[in-house]
Amino acid sequence: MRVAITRPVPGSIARCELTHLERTPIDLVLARRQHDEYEALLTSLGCHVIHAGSEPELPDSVFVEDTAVVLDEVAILTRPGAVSRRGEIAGIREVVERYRPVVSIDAPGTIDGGDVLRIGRRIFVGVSSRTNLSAVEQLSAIAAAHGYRTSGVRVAGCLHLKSAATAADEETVVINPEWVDRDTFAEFRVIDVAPGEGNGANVLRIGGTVVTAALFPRTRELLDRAGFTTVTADLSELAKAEGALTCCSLVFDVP
Ligand code: CIR
Repeated sequence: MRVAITRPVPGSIARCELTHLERTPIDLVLARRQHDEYEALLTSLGCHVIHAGSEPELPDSVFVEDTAVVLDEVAILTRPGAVSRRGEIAGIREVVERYRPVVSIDAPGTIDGGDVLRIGRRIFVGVSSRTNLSAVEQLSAIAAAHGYRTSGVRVAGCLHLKSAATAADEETVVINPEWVDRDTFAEFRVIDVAPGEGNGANVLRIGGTVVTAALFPRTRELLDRAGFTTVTADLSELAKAEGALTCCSLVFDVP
């Protein structure tokens, strides 16, 4: 079974953290409709969608990706870089511990799941405004015990590593080379985002399908031409909160 944990769009999202964007009004009704459609897409792709409890007073709580790193063997609860987001962890722990043994990143480590890109037994961790070296070391030690090799990666110009790079399959990464060094992924096939589609590198792989953002149609074309099966999702309202496709779910397999 493949599980996708999601959490509702909170009414407080207008107070979300913002780093690279100016604050603009978010249409809550549209944001919730798009999020419903995203969940329906995950279901259509074979995921069993599990709703974590609503957190109306935690403005960024819809972005569940940042709260945990779920490996096959263990779930690592994060310690988010933004203090306003630390309260998101408790409710996610309750859900994740049904499926995996749980460990935590401790102070002084800070890490957002959006900085953690796992491809097979390789893990890349963005060292960003949210994620520090202490957390990279902690995660690396936890993962090494299960046979994963972890590398810290400098990211600049974007919020998280997965704003700059995600995997389309086990051999291929989609990157924005302005935000992450291409050489980081020397062992993979690399597809650059289409010119002008800077945030298009955030794609969500579900089984053999790659979900791309409706906002970035030319990057989708590049993936189609490279032989991938793609579908799109429109999260344009959550993009105003600096959220993207991977941010809104924690997807993993349950034996
Ligand atoms: C934040 O700044 O934390 C949220 N407004 C956006 C988080 C997006 N999450 C992600 O990319 N994994």
